[in-house]
Amino acid sequence: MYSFKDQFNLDIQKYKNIIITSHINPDFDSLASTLLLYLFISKKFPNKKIQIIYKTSNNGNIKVKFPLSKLVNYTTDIDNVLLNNSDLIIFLDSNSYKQIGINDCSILNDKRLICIDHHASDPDYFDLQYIDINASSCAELIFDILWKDEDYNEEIAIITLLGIMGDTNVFEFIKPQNSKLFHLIGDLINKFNIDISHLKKTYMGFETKLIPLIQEALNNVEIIKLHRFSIIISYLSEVILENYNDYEISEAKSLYSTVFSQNFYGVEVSAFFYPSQDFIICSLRSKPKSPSVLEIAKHFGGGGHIRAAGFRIPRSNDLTIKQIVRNFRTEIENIPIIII
Ligand SMILES: [Mn+2]
Repeated sequence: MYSFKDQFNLDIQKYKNIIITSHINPDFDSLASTLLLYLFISKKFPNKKIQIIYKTSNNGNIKVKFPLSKLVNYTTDIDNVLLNNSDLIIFLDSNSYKQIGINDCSILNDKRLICIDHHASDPDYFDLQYIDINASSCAELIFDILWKDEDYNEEIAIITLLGIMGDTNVFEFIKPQNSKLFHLIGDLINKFNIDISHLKKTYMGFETKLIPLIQEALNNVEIIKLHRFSIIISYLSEVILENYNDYEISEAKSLYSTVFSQNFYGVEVSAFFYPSQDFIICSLRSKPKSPSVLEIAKHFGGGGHIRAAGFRIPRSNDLTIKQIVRNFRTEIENIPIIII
């Protein structure tokens, strides 16, 4: 039996044109994962043609403060890029074709497909996959599988830490069964004398431009009862699309959910609705020993994790966010709630 790493290395040897991709609107874990893998393959297999490609709904590159961002490419037509430029496609931090932004799945015929992920939702088909739902982040997985036993430098350590920080809200959400992660974090910061607060302040701040979005989100807050739990619901309306791009809006969502909605006593679940160019997205969070938001997301055709999940609806002129929020409030009453 081959281990995942052996089979992975065989695949990389066999195929020449490799595309690494991940979900649209990349977060820190997604960027860390694609970069860690890119750097690994370029170091070990120098004569491969590798690209990191993300789908974006607008043309401009996303201005994210992240190391080596110049290695990350964005396209509005990912179907075409994948079809014509790859024989091996590696999906990271996502296990569904849809989340990558692929419209026509037939473009994947005859391609070799690999997935490395930590999401709990049912995966699409892959020829080779490594999915560990207990991992904090995809960056942790890639470091563990590929980099741990290699001679890695400070840049690799920083990118890994940023990926883990992104998905754990700076080491807050680490499961007891994954407490070994603290050893990895300790090893990385010790080896290169890395200052976590410096990383946080350099890379994880927010633009003041987002303040009006937070004001609107707070204005729209409503707390309702769901069985014996309280759920905080808010949204940003479609009007903001005139002045903000998808990346800025998803940043505002992160700021709202990490600083506000998650931090009130007696509020267990948070649902936040916001628009993107193509979709209306609902981001769901919940506290331990309260309803699994994965079940709620699944009910609406989405996925994710028990404590952090989401779903999205294509944008149309017939249905506003306000109406979707109203429908959600009615519909959520009818979903069997799983407390975990
Ligand atoms: Mn992730």
